[in-house]
Amino acid sequence: MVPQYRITATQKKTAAVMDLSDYQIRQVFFSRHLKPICGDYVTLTQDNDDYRIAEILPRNNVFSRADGQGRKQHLAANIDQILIIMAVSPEPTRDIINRYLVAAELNHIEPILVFNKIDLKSDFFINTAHTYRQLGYQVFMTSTQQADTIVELQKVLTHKTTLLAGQSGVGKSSLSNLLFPTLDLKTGDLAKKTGKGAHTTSVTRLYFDASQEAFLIDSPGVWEYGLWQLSPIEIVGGFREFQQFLGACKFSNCTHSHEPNCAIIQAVADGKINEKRYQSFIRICESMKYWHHTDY
Ligand SMILES: Nc1nc2c(ncn2[C@@H]2O[C@H](COP(=O)(O)OP(=O)(O)O)[C@@H](O)[C@H]2O)c(=O)[nH]1
Ligand SMILES: [Mg+2]
Ligand SMILES: [Zn+2]
Repeated sequence: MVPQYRITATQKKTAAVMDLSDYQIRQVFFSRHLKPICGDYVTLTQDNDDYRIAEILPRNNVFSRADGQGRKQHLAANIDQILIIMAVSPEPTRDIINRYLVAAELNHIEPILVFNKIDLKSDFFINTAHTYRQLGYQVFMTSTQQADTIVELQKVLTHKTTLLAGQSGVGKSSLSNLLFPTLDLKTGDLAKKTGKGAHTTSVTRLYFDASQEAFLIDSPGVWEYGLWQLSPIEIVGGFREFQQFLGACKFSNCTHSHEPNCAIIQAVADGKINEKRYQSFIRICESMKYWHHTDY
């Protein structure tokens, strides 16, 4: 059965649902035990004049992030790929690319790296792009000022559901408006414009572009807290090129930080793992101590 309804946004007791046969949006109710999230496919029942969610169809995957306490929080479902957007300005903070990649890999969602605002400094991301292409990631260099830079990126969005991720101000909304001219995402600092602060930036919303049959999920607060609480054993699973060496460490519970006969540390020494990626892995493991309830 082809699903007919898809959640575009949720509120406390109601959700906005798109009818995929005519792309009309309607507000529907849901009972508390259901926890629908953006991107869910659902069935509806009608009671009196109201529509209500009857069932959430099984999810292919779920993208999660941390809440303020480091707990895993579901954000959006049934995502094919995640566009990880970085910019020349505001420049990426240390480890943020790897943190996003860990989140994507652990959620089993294909990450695509987009380095934006290259009009400001054309060579800014050249080395970084090279590093990540070598690891097998798709990398795009874009500028909203140079229309030709988004042509290839546009092609990978067709017929897919894509989650936009990236710090505030990197150009998520501006890029989306260019990629999907029928959409109208607000650009600039929304929080500043409305004066409503953090609340306005936490709305996850699904958009649809009929001409490209592409779904886009914009979640401005996606990186507010970053990765949820993870152990080194989980984090290492987010580093693609480490996988082939796992299992060869002396200790089965190796954290790959200090242990003797660690296959990861050896691979770094042999030049088989990029030293910078390894250092980043170590810092990400260390950063988990900021969540107070470390229990691994
Ligand atoms: N120079 C330049 N500015 C850009 C580019 N993309 C976005 N901007 C600007 O960066 C600011 C933030 O963009 P916005 O799309 O709102 O970022 P978001 O917070 O990630 O959605 C806006 O002033 C945009 O005009 C780009 O490729 N080059
Ligand atoms: Mg935006
Ligand atoms: Zn090890």
